[in-house]
Amino acid sequence: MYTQAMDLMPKGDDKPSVPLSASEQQLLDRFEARIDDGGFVEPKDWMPEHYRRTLVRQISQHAHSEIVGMLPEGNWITRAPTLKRKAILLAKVQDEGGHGLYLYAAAETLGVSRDELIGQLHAGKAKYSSIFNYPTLAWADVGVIGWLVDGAAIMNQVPLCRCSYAPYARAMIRICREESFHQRQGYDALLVMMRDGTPRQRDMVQDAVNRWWWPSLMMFGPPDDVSNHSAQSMRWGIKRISNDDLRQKFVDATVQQAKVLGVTLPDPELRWNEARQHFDFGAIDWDEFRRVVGGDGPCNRERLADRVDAWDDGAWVREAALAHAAKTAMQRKAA
Ligand code: FAQ
Repeated sequence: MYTQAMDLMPKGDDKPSVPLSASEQQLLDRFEARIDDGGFVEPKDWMPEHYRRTLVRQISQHAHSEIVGMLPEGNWITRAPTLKRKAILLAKVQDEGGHGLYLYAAAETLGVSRDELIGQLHAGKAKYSSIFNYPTLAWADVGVIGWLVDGAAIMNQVPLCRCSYAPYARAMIRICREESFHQRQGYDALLVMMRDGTPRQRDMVQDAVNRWWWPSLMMFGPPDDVSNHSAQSMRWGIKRISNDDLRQKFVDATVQQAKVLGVTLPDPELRWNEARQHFDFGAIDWDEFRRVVGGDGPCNRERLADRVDAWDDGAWVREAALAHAAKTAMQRKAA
């Protein structure tokens, strides 16, 4: 029930099994030429079935991540330390819900319904980001999620503003602006605790960094040499930068920020490599990644159960909205 491991794309049926007709080949050539020219694809344009399915997979996983991602921080809304922090956190969590909606809407332009996608999530058949299966144990976790998790999300998502599928690219522009505020508010909350806080508060921040650092690096996905989809997605301009290159950019940027903050990143192998002009870092525990993505992380069951409860609790709102829409339509017709 709770596995996220099931692949929604039946393997092997995403490439044409019969040779293309001359007119189909012409459409494919035109599509590929547009991609090669850096052009965008709109919903009504012809596209290969494999391209469409790849986008449905990625955009829906992304949408699910946004709405499941509301849960770990949502846990802290009632416990935020000040009114200002509570208002910021409320706005942030609502933003994540909004991101989910833009993304489900972008996926719907590809011919799937939001209900269908949400059904897949609730049935445990769809993936969402591994990071949201870790617990938020202290207030500092909220700051660290802003700094590291939103920081990693921005690094991954800015290139998606140039994704070849235009509705996804357009959604990402607004999402990235909001994620940038999310990252800043997290860093600011941590800076206050590190600079003006008590030794206990500083220890709380360090402990949260220790727990979130490695899972944040896993957000970028498996190494390039075992990433199933990367080559094709890069060829089609869906992904612009590879998983490993984005991870490296994130590490390089974050080391400097950690220094300003006064925290230690929990990796004894982290050091500047003059020859590479990048930071080297230690080995990621890919077994842990596979376990968490496979449904056996610390909070997978809790997260899915909470999503299903939220959906069930909101049934009356959906029913009321539909009844109102039907009543208004009838009144308009009668007028
Ligand atoms: N967790 O071949 P690749 C956020 C799966 S939003 C779980 O490399 P691809 C905002 C992958 O799906 C965070 N599964 O795949 C926020 C594939 O499975 P499949 C989400 C993962 O698609 C902040 C398989 O492994 N962001 O944080 C993960 O080319 C704070 C093979 O992998 C996005 O979704 C993972 N970490 O590259 C909200 C961005 N990594 O389908 C609240 C858009 C990989 O074959 C609070 N997505 N997998 O069964 C992407 O950029 C890409 O989809 C990647 C994966 C980079 C995630």
